[in-house]
Amino acid sequence: METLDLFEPTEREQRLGPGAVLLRGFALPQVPALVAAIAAVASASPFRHLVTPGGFTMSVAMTNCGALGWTSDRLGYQYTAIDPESGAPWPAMPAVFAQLANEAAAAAGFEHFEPDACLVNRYTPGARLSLHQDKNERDYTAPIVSVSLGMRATFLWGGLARSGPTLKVALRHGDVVVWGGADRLRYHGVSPLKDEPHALLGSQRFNLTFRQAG
Ligand code: MD3
Ligand code: FE
Repeated sequence: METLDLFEPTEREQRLGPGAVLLRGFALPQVPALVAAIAAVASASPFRHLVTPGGFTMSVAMTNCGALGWTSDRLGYQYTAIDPESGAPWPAMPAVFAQLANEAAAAAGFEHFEPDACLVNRYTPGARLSLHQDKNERDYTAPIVSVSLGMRATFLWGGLARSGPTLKVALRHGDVVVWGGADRLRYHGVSPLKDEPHALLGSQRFNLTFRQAG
């Protein structure tokens, strides 16, 4: 396809599919501000281990910021305006988050990305995310932007069915991935994290996923 020529891969920019681009180190200049903003979000809406509808407690701890936040309980998954733990609205989206997400989306060819939800995942050694699709958002035309901080993770990237082969992609501190178009509904997950402490963040990994959910 001709348009792909506009996005010829470089060391910093790797195309993973027709709608998915890995921007290596794209978030590095913002790391101090991002880490401070995560701490501020977590002080208002602490990380918690959600329970799935099937009754499993997730090994990844989660919180949110923005107008909407993703939650799970025995009844199902949903986006809510209120943090069910605090009873208050989710913390506002920090400006450094919104700007980074918008710039990363634009760098991948998605203009005007204005996320209303940011799910913040916190991994410690052994934490994992089993293969799933992100399909609780209202429409799938907007991309999802993901920012990785701290320990390295092996990201698993599948197809449009749960079965079938998965590609393994290493995601490192500062990497940003933009997933949209034909790749928006791919199954994906994260392998159990190895304990390889990170110089700044120690034995943890944060992943921010920015979504237009509502
Ligand atoms: C591919 N988070 O929170 S981000 C999630 O590293 C989630 O914590 C992972 O999957 C993490 O839902 C991976 C990468 C990602 C996010 C959304 C996608 C990959 C995607 C949507 C479609 C295809
Ligand atoms: Fe996901």
